[in-house]
Formats: sequence, C-alpha cells, structure tokens
Amino acid sequence: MTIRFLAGLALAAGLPLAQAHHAPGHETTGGDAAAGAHAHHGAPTTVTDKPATGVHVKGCWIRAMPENLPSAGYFTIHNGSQAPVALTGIASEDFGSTMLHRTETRDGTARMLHVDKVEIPVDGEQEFAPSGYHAMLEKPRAKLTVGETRILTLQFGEAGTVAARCDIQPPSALGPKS
Ligand SMILES: [Cu+2]
Repeated sequence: MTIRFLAGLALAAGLPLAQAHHAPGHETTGGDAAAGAHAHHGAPTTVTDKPATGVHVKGCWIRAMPENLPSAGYFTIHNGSQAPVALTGIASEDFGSTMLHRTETRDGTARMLHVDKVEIPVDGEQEFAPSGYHAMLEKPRAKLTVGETRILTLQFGEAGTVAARCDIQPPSALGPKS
C-alpha cells in the first residue's frame, strides 16, 4: 500500500525538516455510532463527476518549486455531508501528474509515502499541510508564477468532486494566504 521514496525526493520538494515535529499526526476515524450505520453499502470505488454536496475545501495553495522539481498542494477539507467521505485522488488540467502523498519523518529523515485515500468522518476536518498530507504536483502545463492560481479537483469517489482554486506561493511559504 505504501511505496518508499528516495529521501532526496523529499528534500527536492523543499519540505521543512526542522518543522517536522509540528505535524499533528492525529488521524480521526469516524468512530461514532451514526457513521457506522452508513459504512457498508458495498459500492464500487468509482469516481463520480457530480459536485460532492456538503464537502468543502478551503485555503488551497500550491508551493511552487523551481525548475522541474515537484510542487505540492495543500488545503483543508471539511466534511459537512451526512456520510463519511474519502479523498481518493486529485485531478488537474494544469499538471501532468498528481498524487496523494504523506510525509513521514523518522530519525530526522523525511520520506514521502503514497496514500490510497484519506477518510474524513461526518463533521470532520482534515488538513493537508507541509510535513503531512499533500497533493504532489508534477509536470505543470505552464510555469507556476507566484500570485497566479491553479485549479485542483479533489475526487471523493462516488460522493463526487470538489474543485478548489489554489494560490501559487513561493517555496518559502508555510501556509495559506490569509
Ligand atoms: Cu509528495
């Protein structure tokens, strides 16, 4: 389920190693009884193009890296719908390659792991931020210029999709524009 990346790739992505211990690392698992009632529909994991009702994405930004280094997208997902949702992928016409990743730091070394999906319980919020979950963005169609925006479409399987407009920020940025 996870693929180990060269540590050099993590470094190339400009991940602030010194900040790694700020990573919250909490993973909420919708443990309430109400959520469990919806858990077993046996539905296939297809991606539907309809808007995912009640799912909100805020504060999206992209850390633009120079040359051909991979950039990363960050955002916060809030699940205001009536059922748990799972982010299963990200699509963008602006990038040739998009992946869900998580940065893990062990013994001072950061590495990136592939993530199949990220579940968000009802009323839950999941942050994608430096040193944690991120959208790995490669092969930009056009040069990323600070101050511009790009669209990332977050895919929540059958629940639908949410398109987010994301601010392009410099490599030194640590969070969304206020
Ligand atoms: Cu990554």
